[in-house]
Amino acid sequence: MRHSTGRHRRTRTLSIAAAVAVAAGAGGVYLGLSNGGAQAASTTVTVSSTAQLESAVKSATAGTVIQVRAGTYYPTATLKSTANGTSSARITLRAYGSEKVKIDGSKLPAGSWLAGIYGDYWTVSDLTFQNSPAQGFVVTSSVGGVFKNLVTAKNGDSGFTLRGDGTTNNLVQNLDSYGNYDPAGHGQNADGIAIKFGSGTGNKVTGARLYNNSDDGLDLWQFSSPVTIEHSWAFGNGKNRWNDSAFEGNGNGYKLGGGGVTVAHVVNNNAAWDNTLNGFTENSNPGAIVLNRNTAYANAEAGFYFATGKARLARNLAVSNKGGLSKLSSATVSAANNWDSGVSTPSFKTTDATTAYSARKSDGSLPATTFLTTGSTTIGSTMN
Ligand SMILES: [Ca+2]
Ligand SMILES: [Ca+2]
Repeated sequence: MRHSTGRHRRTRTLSIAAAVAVAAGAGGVYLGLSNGGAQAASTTVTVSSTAQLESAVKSATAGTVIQVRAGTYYPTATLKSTANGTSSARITLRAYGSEKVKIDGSKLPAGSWLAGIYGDYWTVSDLTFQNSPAQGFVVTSSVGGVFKNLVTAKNGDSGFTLRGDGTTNNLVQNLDSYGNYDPAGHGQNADGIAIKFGSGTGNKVTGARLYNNSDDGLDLWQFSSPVTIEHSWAFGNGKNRWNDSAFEGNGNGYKLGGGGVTVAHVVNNNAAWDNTLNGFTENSNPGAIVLNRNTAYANAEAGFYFATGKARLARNLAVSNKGGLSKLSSATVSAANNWDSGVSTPSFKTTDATTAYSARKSDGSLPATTFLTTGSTTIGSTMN
């Protein structure tokens, strides 16, 4: 019924801009127009209560746009969908305009994820997912997802997760993921972002801040296809911030493998500081991991730990890491990094990290900072 109404309206108003939409009441259903007459009409749903949000996610289909009004929402069951969008009729879940929306898991049953997406071609943007009893936001075997300007904070396991075979061409852009901690595991599992236990090419993380999590900033454990990680910061992970007397968090900035897979991830222009283990580590992945222009500063173990594999490291910068600048195997390729002979170490403009915690720019990109910048055009992260 809804669908046929949308079709009918489209045929009557083909020449009218896509912005035209007909309101069906406050918090109700809007029947809008998609670009181009050949496509199915999109359905825009604006929600302002938890019940409306739960219903809208449950009934989303290709072309559905769910806009969430300002406020804090408390789902009583995991927000879950197996629906697929398409590349031309995506399924979108986002804040309404520039309104501030928090989706809070504190009323979920123990062990529940806050959100679980199993379909393809979703766009989820400008939302906070917090206080889940387990994982915050989990994407399973999805194709073509865009997850932009999200916050995943203070969840009971990893903040943001991509997992499963068939995880292909997903973009995670401008994620803030912090304060995640799994009390059941004494902190040993909760990463800022986990891309684990799966496969599929074309996945990219960019513009992330991954910090103050109980386990690692980013973890690629047993993900057997290359992932691209760029322009991201991981800091303050692995500290016992929860007074857990049996704390088991790890605390690598970037854990780039493990679990017996050999995979050449691509890790460019990132920074790691103040983590309790290594800034960047292969974590037993023997693959030819590529690392260019990353910076590791003041981590408790090595800046770059690639002691068993075939990583290729170039133009990286390591300073003041307590376990050494780098630990490399004889099979690594290391050139033009500041630990290589004849390469000088440029000075940081500042080691005051305050601005790294600042609000993001209006488009969601990282805040401007001179922290850990050097002005060098050849070595280290550009911190943007
Ligand atoms: Ca761990
Ligand atoms: Ca981990």
